[in-house]
Amino acid sequence: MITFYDIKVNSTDPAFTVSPFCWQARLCLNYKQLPYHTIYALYSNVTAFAKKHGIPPTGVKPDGSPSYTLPAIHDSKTNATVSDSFKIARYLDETYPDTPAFFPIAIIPPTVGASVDVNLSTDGKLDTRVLLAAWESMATSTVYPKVLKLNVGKLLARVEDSADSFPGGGFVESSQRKFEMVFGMRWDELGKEPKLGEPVWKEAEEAVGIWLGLLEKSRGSSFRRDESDKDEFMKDKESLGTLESQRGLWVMGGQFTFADAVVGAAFCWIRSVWGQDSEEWASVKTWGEGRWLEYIEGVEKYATIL
Ligand SMILES: N[C@@H](CCC(=O)N[C@@H](CS)C(=O)NCC(=O)O)C(=O)O
Repeated sequence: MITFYDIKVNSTDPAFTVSPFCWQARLCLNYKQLPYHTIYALYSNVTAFAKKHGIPPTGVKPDGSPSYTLPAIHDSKTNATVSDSFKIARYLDETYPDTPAFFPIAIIPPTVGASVDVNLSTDGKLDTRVLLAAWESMATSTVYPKVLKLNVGKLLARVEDSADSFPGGGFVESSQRKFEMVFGMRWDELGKEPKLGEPVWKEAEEAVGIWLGLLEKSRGSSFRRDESDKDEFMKDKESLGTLESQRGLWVMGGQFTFADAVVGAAFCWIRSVWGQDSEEWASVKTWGEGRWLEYIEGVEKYATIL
């Protein structure tokens, strides 16, 4: 049985699990349909929690000491404890080879290789790990910060709301300095919940829209992103059919890969923070003129919190 270590900042709402990296790992576990159970650490207590559970550090702090983050998993089958969402996904591929791979390796026979003019390694393998690592790196540097900026006010409002039901959580104490440094804003400004229509919503939609643009590169070439082409876009959309029938639902076509854990996690993060039944989440589902909807619904199938 796998134990999944996630972070919690509010003990009363089981859906309020707000680390995008933990969401990546959860989507991976759910997609592979591996049995697991979840243990939550408090955000304020990740380091002590990691040490207690033998979770390896994921980096080094500026002062040279190890830094501990979640998600992590422990697998009783191998007795391995793995931290970092990318490494977790790799571990799951390697340990459970009969489940769908997050880092597909295409083996191309030399004859096919010759005809499509790809420069194959000697064993004929096309390895996707480096490109998927680049995909994650782009997400963490470009897209996630905009989603964090959107989420942070609501997150803080909900954490503060729940202070009574969450004694000793220490979220505010532990994160105030860190958050103020990251955003260059004072805590009281950070905690303002953005209303729909405020610029952070558009900025997050545009950041996530970078992925949509990439996804649509392998769709019919007539898909347009320009507002003025809306009518034509709708016509094209109808004639081309669903995303699923066009190219497969996922970033790499028919198979959910680590790229989809990264994209899906951004949506699950917003949904957890704002609430499944909120008008804000309903509005996110209309992002990209509705072109995200099918994808989001696909991701939601793997977003169950166990
Ligand atoms: N590269 C790591 C990043 C994980 C990460 O940054 N996790 C944050 C939560 S979103 C964390 O555990 N922070 C603990 C802390 O700052 O004390 C991964 O992909 O798992």
